[in-house]
Amino acid sequence: MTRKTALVVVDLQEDFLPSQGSLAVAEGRSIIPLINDLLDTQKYKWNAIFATQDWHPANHCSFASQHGVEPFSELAFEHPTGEKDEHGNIKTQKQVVWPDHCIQNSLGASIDPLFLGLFNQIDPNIPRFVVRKGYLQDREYYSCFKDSWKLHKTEIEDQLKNLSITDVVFVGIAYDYCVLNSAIDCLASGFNTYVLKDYTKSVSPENINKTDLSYTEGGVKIISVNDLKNLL
Ligand code: VGL
Ligand code: ZN
Repeated sequence: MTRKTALVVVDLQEDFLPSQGSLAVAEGRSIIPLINDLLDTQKYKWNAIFATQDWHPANHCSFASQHGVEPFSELAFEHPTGEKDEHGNIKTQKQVVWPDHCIQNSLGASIDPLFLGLFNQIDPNIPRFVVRKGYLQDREYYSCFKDSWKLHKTEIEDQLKNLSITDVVFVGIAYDYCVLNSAIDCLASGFNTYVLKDYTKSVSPENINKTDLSYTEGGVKIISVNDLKNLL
């Protein structure tokens, strides 16, 4: 089978970037020039390029402000359609709640303009898509494939399959949340899945070894830019 490789750039949005972002990830801006270089399609022969965008309604359930608690607390969330466990209790999931971020059509939700400008100028023969996630109010949505309950799918899986993509490389923010969950769902959807670790940043860099294990235990390969020559 011929290999076809896609690049997925996760959540390069103002609210995740220092110093103004409401959920700024330390050193988040330092990876933007590196990622911009990956958009040079003479140098890197991608078969498709995706950019994801966290896209929340103003009253999204992942916002601490909706629950009267401090950001970064952990709350138990009920299953969105009230599905019950074997004891008849509504299923719950523990989730961190965040400062308000990436509210639809706000400046904070916008993708870094330099990256977006280059993305929009990619050779039109190379398919490119923006994939939004997090727009359903009642559920968290770290992965760009589906919500955390795995009830609602975005369009990315079909787009990858329609293009006969076999391999997917992830970069972006945050290594320990949206990049991780996207990569794990990507692998579960049947794609060879890689993360270019030096092209990511973490919300909690102090837990990096644990995060690495969450990738590799599932079968996602952590790679460096030199490994791309084997994939492209
Ligand atoms: C993200 C927390 C909340 C991410 C999105 O992009 O990793 N993290 N929403
Ligand atoms: Zn979010």
